[in-house]
Amino acid sequence: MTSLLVLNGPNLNLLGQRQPEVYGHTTLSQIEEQCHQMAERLGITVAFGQSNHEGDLVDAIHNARGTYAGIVLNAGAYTHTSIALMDAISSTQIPVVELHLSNIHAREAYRHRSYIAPVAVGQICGFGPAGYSLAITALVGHLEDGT
Ligand code: CA2
Repeated sequence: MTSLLVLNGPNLNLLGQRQPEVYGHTTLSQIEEQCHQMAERLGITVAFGQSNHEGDLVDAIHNARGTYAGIVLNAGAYTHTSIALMDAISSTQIPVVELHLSNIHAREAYRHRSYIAPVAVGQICGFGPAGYSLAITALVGHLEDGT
């Protein structure tokens, strides 16, 4: 059975608890539950993780190889800074869908650059928590027929 990793970066553990006016009221645990529901509908499994530490995220990407068919990655602010995450993705060659709750292109200029985008299959942003289900569906479609 296909298994995907949904990986979240720094501060996303605070979702629903701080700044709801920016990131909404849904908690990361609720998003995790939504991911499991979508996975069940698609006949796959997902593992869900979060870390505030760049090296831990690099390790998680390295370790995903051979265990997960692909990764949905919300790298948080590391999206805009981390050549290490970009290198981890390109060196493992694991398919990654880049995900953001907010529309990073409609926000501050420093959020417009993504180091993940050049090594990702595609990017989904601006749809809030629903983006996770969209990203899982898109990644499964990509794995099935390369779309
Ligand atoms: O929109 C997204 O998903 C982001 O990846 C969220 C990151 C931000 O740096 C990216 O530019 C876009 C920030 C996540 C911070 O999450 C918080 C949640 C609650 C309270 C404070 C921060």
